[in-house]
Amino acid sequence: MSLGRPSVPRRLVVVSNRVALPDQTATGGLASAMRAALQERGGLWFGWSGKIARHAGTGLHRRQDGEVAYATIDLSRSDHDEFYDGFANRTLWPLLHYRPDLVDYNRKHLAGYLRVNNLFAEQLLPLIGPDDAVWVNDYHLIPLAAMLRERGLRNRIGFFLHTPLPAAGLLIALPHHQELLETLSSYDLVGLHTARDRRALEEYFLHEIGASMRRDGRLHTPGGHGFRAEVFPIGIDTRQVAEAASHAHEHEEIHHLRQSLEGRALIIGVDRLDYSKGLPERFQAYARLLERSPALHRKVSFLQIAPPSRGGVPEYRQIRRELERSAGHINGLYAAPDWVPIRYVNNSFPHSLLSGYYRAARVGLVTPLRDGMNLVAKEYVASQNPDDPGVLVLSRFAGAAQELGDALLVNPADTEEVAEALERALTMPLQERRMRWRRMMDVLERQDITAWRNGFLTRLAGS
Ligand code: GDG
Repeated sequence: MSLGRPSVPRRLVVVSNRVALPDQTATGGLASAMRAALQERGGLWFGWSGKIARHAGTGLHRRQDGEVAYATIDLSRSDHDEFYDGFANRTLWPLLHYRPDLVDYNRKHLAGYLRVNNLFAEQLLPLIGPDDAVWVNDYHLIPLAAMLRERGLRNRIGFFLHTPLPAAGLLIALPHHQELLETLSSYDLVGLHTARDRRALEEYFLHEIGASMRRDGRLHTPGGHGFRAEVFPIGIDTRQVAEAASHAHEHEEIHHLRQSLEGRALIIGVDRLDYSKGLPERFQAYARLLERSPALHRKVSFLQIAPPSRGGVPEYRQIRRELERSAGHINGLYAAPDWVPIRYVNNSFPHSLLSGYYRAARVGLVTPLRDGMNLVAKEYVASQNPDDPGVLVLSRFAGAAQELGDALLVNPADTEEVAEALERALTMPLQERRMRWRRMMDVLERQDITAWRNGFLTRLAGS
């Protein structure tokens, strides 16, 4: 099957739904990661332009920035609504984040999803050179390799899933799940964040597709496709984040934040406004902390940065309203003329400022109900002052918990447990903080974004 295939790819072609153009702030994990992955090595980044046009796919927008070329296409309104807001974000996203109660399945949306994947395949095919390695990202584009193969593409194609993958018992709730998920076998390599996700994929293929596992670790489907599923925990540009954080005091905004704290300990949360991030539960846990520890009143301040995302999806508008109410309620209960317990901010900030905010915080509070990895947890750790580091309180259900066992690990649904962890973090002795931080930082230095990218691409070249 691999006869005639080159083993060293000439150029990297990254495909993802959204493309972060050189002058745009990347506020999503995938965009931050892929930008870093391409910058060092160069290549082509292909995806949706973020624009709605009257006719989909009529024009290809091209741009060059150093070694990185960008090619994007527009989508029509109905393509966008059915593919992006519809099947990707109202069907697949909740399913992959263990929320079958929020799954909205609609055949029209599935048809739109397949239509846009076909459009991607059609537009991308002529841009791929004979030796290029193609790296497709995330749940928006699961069937893309199958569609490229149908058009005759024989290059190596890898896929990385940035979300968790739930067990087969949940996946089978999706109508027509086999038709969709079996297309993963058209890739040469499927990458996942954790061993749990990989086990879920293997079990699904073994039991639902009737695949077999070969001695060399490849899965073979009854349809004759063979592929590998492997674990590649995504990382951050650890050195760069640490460097940016150490210079952050030069920014006026960081100075103002520190000043406004008046010596209070800062707890920080930074998340896209998304129901998977466990924000209502987090607010309740903070309220519980204030309830059980009056001594902390006026001594602590919680800054939650939550830029809105996916505003076209009703569940996202609803959680936004819910959080506004909850923040107002908690401040109403506890605020004093000179103390606001929760600062809830719906803006996004550039990375250079974020790392300064992280460094100013004694506690990083990262409590998603489910998360593929969670880069904010890693950025928080990398931003700390080595002499006086803060403490990470981290959900067990973030992929990052597999690597960052020296965080205070919590079940985000247990508000009492989170409140206790917050109290422990706020009072943790310096020596323990340093020890935990050092061990986490060792992991982040080893498993950084470069290791992730090289690990995936080396495996793809050899698969
Ligand atoms: C998905 C998966 C997985 C920049 N400015 C802001 C902001 N950023 C950056 C953060 C961080 C990224 O956005 C958010 O990444 P996360 O990993 O925390 O979360 P998702 O966006 O859900 O990412 C996730 C990731 O893909 C990579 O595979 O780890 O599990 O869900 O780099 O610095 N973020 C926010 N506000 C800003 O102003 N929230």
